[in-house]
Amino acid sequence: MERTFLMIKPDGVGRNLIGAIVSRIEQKGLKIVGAKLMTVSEELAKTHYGEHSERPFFGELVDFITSGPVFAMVLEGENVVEVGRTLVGKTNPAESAPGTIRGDYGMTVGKNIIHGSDSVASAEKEIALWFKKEELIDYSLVNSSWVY
Ligand code: 3AN
Repeated sequence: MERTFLMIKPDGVGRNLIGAIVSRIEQKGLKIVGAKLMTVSEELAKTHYGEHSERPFFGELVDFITSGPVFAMVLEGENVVEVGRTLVGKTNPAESAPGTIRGDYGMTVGKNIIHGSDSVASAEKEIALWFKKEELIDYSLVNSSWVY
């Protein structure tokens, strides 16, 4: 089954949105196989956002993601990378549709509430970067036969 990485950023955690966001994930039918509240080191932030290292906002991005705790999650489900991106919404919350997490809770691209892996390849890389194997749990959801 496909897996993806989602992370509620310091603005989402600081605004008490963990419960609201996790609730959407659960209601959609996605399975949480790993989750933790954690602080982010500068090294982890720079590795995670490595592809943006030449962008003018890179320093701001690293400062922001290390400024407070984040809530990191690994989700499992059919086509979950795409489903996760749909739940998250577009990069700029101003252009994100209502009903998406960024569309409902965010105002600016610099503080856009949540990260979601953008491809199966990035998901694999990000899961390995953020979680140890033993932090991911294999179990069955009681109602999974009603989801698929
Ligand atoms: P996404 O998170 O939607 O995949 P990316 O990968 O293009 O978007 O950008 C990574 C993060 O960089 C975004 N989530 C956002 O926090 C930040 N970012 C992107 N573009 C800008 C920008 N023009 N100014 C400030 N921050 C930006």
